[in-house]
Amino acid sequence: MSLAYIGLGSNLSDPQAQIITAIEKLKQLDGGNVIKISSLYFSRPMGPQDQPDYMNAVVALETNKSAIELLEQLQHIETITGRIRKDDRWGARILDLDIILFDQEVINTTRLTIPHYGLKQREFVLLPLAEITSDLFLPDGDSIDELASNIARNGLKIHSKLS
Ligand code: A4P
Ligand code: MG
Repeated sequence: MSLAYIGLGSNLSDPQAQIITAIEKLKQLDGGNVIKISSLYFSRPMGPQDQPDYMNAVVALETNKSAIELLEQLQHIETITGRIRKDDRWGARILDLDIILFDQEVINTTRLTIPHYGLKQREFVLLPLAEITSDLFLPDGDSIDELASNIARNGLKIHSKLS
């Protein structure tokens, strides 16, 4: 089994309901087992500011799939929740599921970048990730706890506990 951390984000169509539904779908994934769920966080939009605030969370998922198979599973969940892929980078979306980490694997292909390329700059990923882990280190040796405690909060706040 591998241990993956999945980042969830939504800022359209009742974001809280989108995240909760997505977590239910993650629990049903073939070959997977959700082992931890962070709180649900309110965050300010990164990128274009003329879009609603986001809800973000991070889930720890044990899986017997490879990283690319997991990406396909996540993209299937995004598709069935009604996400339409657009060209507006960092624009509003119903549901975004990103693989933040996959064991200590480092992957740089056209379809997959792991660890997630924006991880170290995103308070809405680092804080929920630090909440559900302790003493987690990135493949490059950086400590998640340290990154999380040093990043600007940018208005990030806990909205509710999910577990
Ligand atoms: N891809 C590569 N690496 C990964 C990975 N580790 N996990 C590829 C998931 N996918 C990965 O993704 C585009 C392609 O990235 C996929 O086909 C996959 O092969 P996408 O989901 O279609 O596009 P995207 O997510 O819109 O693109 P992008 O630029 O990755 O968006 P981001 O960086 O995820 O940013 N503000 C707040 N507060 N909270 C947010 O969650 N999210 C975004 C989206 C902007 N602002 C935000 C938030
Ligand atoms: Mg994405």
